Amino acid sequence: MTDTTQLEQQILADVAAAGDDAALETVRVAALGKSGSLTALLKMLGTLPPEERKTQGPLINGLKDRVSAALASRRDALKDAALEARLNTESVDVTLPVREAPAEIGRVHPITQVTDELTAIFADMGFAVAEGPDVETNDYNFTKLNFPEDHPARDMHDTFFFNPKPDGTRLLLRTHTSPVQVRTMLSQKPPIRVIIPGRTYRRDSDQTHTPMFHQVEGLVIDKGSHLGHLKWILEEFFKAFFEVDRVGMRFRPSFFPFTEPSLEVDLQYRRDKDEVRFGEGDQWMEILGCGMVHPNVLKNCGLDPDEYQGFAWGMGIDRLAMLKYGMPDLRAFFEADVRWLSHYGFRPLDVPTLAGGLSGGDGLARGGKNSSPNLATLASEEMTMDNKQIAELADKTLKPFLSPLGLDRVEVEPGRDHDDAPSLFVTAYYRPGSKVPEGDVLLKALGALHKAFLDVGEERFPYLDHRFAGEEEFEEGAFDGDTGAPSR
Ligand code: 2NL
Repeated sequence: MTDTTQLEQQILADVAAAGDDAALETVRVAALGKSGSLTALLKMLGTLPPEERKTQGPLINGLKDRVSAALASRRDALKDAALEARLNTESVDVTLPVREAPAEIGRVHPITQVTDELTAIFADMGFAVAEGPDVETNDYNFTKLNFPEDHPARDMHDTFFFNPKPDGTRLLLRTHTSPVQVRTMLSQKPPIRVIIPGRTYRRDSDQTHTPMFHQVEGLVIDKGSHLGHLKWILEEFFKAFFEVDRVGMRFRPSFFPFTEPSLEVDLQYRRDKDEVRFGEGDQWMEILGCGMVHPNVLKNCGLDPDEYQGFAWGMGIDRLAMLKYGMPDLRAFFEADVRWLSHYGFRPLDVPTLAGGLSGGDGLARGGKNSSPNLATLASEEMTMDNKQIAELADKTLKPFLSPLGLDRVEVEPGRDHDDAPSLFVTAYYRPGSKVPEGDVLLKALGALHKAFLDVGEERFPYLDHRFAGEEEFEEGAFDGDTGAPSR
């Protein structure tokens, strides 16, 4: 009996003395583990004759319960103490700048932005927006639009077809938005004034073609509509869209199965380094196709060509976006890279309106307050501060955070990341005795830097982030042991 009392006292004393989780675990294992002292007693119990088991059983089991309870209560006490210690040492800096809300951080894709812009312009001229399915029939995509049976566009080579149905017909992914005009003519009475922005598909993939792309087409059907109306609509559209006072337009004869006559429109422009300036210069850029709706198309859609005339046009939204906002690579549009989007994207709450100047005043991704979006400039080209001023401000702001850690040599170099987005590269050189900055020191330093830039109106660095170099980047001998600088 005294044996078990002593054992109990010893275990309970060890539990009370355990200063952390690891020590407590050691005590637990010594008592209740596979070869623990209490486990041995419990095993021994099974070997006793029934008489003795009756008296020893409750004693030993009681001992086990008390030890288990003591372990649990010590575990809780240690947890409380650890939390208490953290609360006493950690603090919240309520002066840190507030992080942006999700609605502020999110970005609108340039294609959505441009679609909204052109919708606003045409809506102002009295156009409605029509939509239709991406999966279409041969009839609506080709036949009703006066494509001959053997037209090359109907080929497997150019069109995505679904497997044939039992009756031999095959659905397809629409190759243009024109089937929506067909649906509109079949279901509404003239006068018709609609635009149809939407996804379109062709079996094409290279630097300037993606298998899915975006088109906007327009259609006007009325008594007495003519090409003069079309010319005015397009001129007003391009002036509003590219935000310029005049545009030079050139109409060249062309061919489409669904229009007669058919025309292509070129816009006058000048290339100024990386910028495309419309309305000046002596170069011409092909921008859209258009024409008077072919009498066969009108007939196919239940309209009498002797009573109604119409005109239509079509152009690529992706290319409009590239031209207006200076985005050189079409493929990046569909790669879903959030870094690309944060560079070129648009604030979700800035809805384009004609009154608001369409592309908005604050030009977050496009060059600050004074930029003209039609100049296809990148944000990085619009400078509030030069590189030297940026480096000086960053150095002055970061020093108070990093010097106390012994990181007194800080280099700040404005540059571009691999996506060509404006970036700040900060290098803090380690010396013997300098400390690694903890996360909250870095956060405070970056918060201060963010605020410092905003205070002087420098908006090129909306996202400041830090990362620790991965271990693989610290190869043996790659850094000078004295200064921490990369050794050459
Ligand atoms: C281009 C040319 C065009 C149309 C689209 C159209 C639609 C109907 C009837 C007649 Cl229902 N025309 N649309 C007309 C001419 C040109 O697009 O190069 N698009 C990228």
